[in-house]
Amino acid sequence: MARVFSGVQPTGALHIGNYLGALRQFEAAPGHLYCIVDWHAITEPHDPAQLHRGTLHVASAMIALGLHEESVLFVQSHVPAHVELMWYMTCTGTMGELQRMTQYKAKAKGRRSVSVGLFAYPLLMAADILLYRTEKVPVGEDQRQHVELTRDLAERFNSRFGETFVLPEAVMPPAGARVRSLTKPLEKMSKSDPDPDSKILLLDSPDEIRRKIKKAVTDTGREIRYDPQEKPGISNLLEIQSAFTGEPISKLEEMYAGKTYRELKEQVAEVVVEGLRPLREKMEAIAAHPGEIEGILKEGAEKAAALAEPMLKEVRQKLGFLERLPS
Ligand code: AQP
Repeated sequence: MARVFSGVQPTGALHIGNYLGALRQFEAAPGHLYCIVDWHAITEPHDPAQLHRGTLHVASAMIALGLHEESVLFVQSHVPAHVELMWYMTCTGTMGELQRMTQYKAKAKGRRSVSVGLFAYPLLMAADILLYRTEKVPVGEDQRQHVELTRDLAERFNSRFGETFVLPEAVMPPAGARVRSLTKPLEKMSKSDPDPDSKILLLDSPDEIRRKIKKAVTDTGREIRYDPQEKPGISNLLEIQSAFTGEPISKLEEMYAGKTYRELKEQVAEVVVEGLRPLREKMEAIAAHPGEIEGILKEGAEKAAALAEPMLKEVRQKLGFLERLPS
């Protein structure tokens, strides 16, 4: 079975974009690894209390999805091997490659200064993936470019030092790979968007979900059709419904022929409320037992560290470092 690795940053409350683009694709199978990438969460100024809460929150979602039962579920900062391999990637990648990263350009735009961490973070992501000989990386569309960079770095390293890394591939869902903001439908839905109405959170109550979808920005005209350029708001709602129900968008367009935007919003809201209900209930129950969450994460970190060590040993050897003395 192909090795799968994916990570989620504990940068805030999870939303349906994180769920549809990534979490829902995570398969609980032996040998797969799912990581709460907390080192990535400090590239921007952060609140320590929020990081702590956010880590337990992301873990509660992964546990609610049953990922800990078969797969390895762990916190990145519990496995120091990630930063060691990142240094080797830092010496493999180039400034030009990092400057071309769309996410960096978007986050740095118009700012006087950004952290070196924000600039270099794709190298840490490459290390996360390559450390475990990962073949498939389930992610949303915004992370595709970072996985492509990871492949380039792996190929470069392999050609300089001999076959070492597996070349990973990004895997994206047919619908929901880029869920857009409800209030700015040309942008993606984002944890860090300060506008609470822009996103539907996994822990939102049914009434909150209905209210946010009712308020969602729509487009001029009355026709309900999928056209992300001309009708980004309506297209986003159709895509959300399709991702939750599995109905192709063309079928939804037929179903909504002659119907109003209000009817579309009411339907989408019910689909999202029911689609999230079991997950929300499980997450709430799990969150009440932080000690158990920490126990699961500790066990996961031990397994991940054991998988990472032989890879690091091989990399050090290929790079010419002296073998470490046993401690
Ligand atoms: N809007 C989205 N639609 C589909 N997938 C999405 N993902 C994020 N936003 C959307 C996917 O969710 C996974 C976890 O994301 P992340 O925590 O690593 O950070 P991100 O990609 O930067 O997501 P956010 O929500 O926008 O966080 P902030 O605001 O902190 O930057 C990834 O697989 C991502 O593709």
